[in-house]
Amino acid sequence: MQMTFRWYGDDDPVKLWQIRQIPGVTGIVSAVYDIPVGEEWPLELILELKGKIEAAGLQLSVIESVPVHEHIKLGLPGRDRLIENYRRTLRNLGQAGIGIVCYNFMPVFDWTRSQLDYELEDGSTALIYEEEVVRRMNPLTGELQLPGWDSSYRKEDLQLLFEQYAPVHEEKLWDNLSYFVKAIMPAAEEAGVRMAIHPDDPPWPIFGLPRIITDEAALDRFLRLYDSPVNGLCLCSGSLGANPANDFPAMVRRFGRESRVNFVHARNVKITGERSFEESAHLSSAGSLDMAEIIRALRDIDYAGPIRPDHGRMIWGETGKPGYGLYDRALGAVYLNGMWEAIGKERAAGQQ
Ligand code: CS2
Ligand code: MN
Repeated sequence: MQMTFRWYGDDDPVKLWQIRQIPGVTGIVSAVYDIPVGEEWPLELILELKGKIEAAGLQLSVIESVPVHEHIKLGLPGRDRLIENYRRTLRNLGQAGIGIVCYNFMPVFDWTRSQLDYELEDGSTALIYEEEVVRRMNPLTGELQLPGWDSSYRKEDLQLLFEQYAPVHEEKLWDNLSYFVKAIMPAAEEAGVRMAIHPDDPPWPIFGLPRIITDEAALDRFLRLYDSPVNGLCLCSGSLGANPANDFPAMVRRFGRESRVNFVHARNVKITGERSFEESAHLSSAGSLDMAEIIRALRDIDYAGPIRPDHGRMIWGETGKPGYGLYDRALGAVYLNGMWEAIGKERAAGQQ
């Protein structure tokens, strides 16, 4: 297991030298941020990003994300050109020696929350999701504060997107995903790049838009679209764990044994009601997930790939990108590594 940390490039208030000082963190998860969605990432920009990270004593382990253009998700006629660009980007990433690419297939909205600065009992702030509040939000009229969302959309663009998605129900979205996956995976294979689809967050439909990567059955269906280790998963405990019916450690073991877990996001969530949750601290006692059991499952599959602490709270007065401050994620990284070490040593001792 390689501990990694997400870094949003030069504009990130969290700096590479700070990440370098977190014990046990050796890898960076990042992206080329200034290329419009759907265009090819030039090799020079990828190499520049990689060089910067390596100069700081770290490794560029994962690209998260190469975003998928909405026209591909919608299955519009122009998708082939966009898919060709995606293939080229994968080739360039492979050429730069980058082995893992994370992406998602959520219509319009990436990860979605109802509040970004909810004050927890200890005075820290966290991202929360309350279904009731989200149900009352209207993305076409309201002022949305969605961190994972492309804020460059104008109201008119959004209106059009909603109209375009009207006929795209779940099965249609599966068709469009299948088309995309079958088209890009041969290029990923050639480039030596393993793909890791991120589950939908939260794992249920929002604003009337379909979401399909939501549970174990869906992940299994997804993997069968193209049966090769390049077509793999980013298992995210916080996303899948928001639905208490999802058994995350079981997914790690099942898909890990099939060598289809290419990347892991680890964070805890505290379920606060029907389709409602808070992003708690990483510790098991802070939320609803058994984080030790997750690490045990990763040990069971001898997980050798990258993992990152996912979102963190804002603590110690830090301000910055919601979910992506330095301190709480650093605590998460050390906690996860601590359990990895303890479980590994315990098992090694048991085998003697
Ligand atoms: C990320 C998302 O911050 C996050 O929760 O996991 O922005 C996104 O879904 C992933 O980057 C995968 O594309
Ligand atoms: Mn995640």
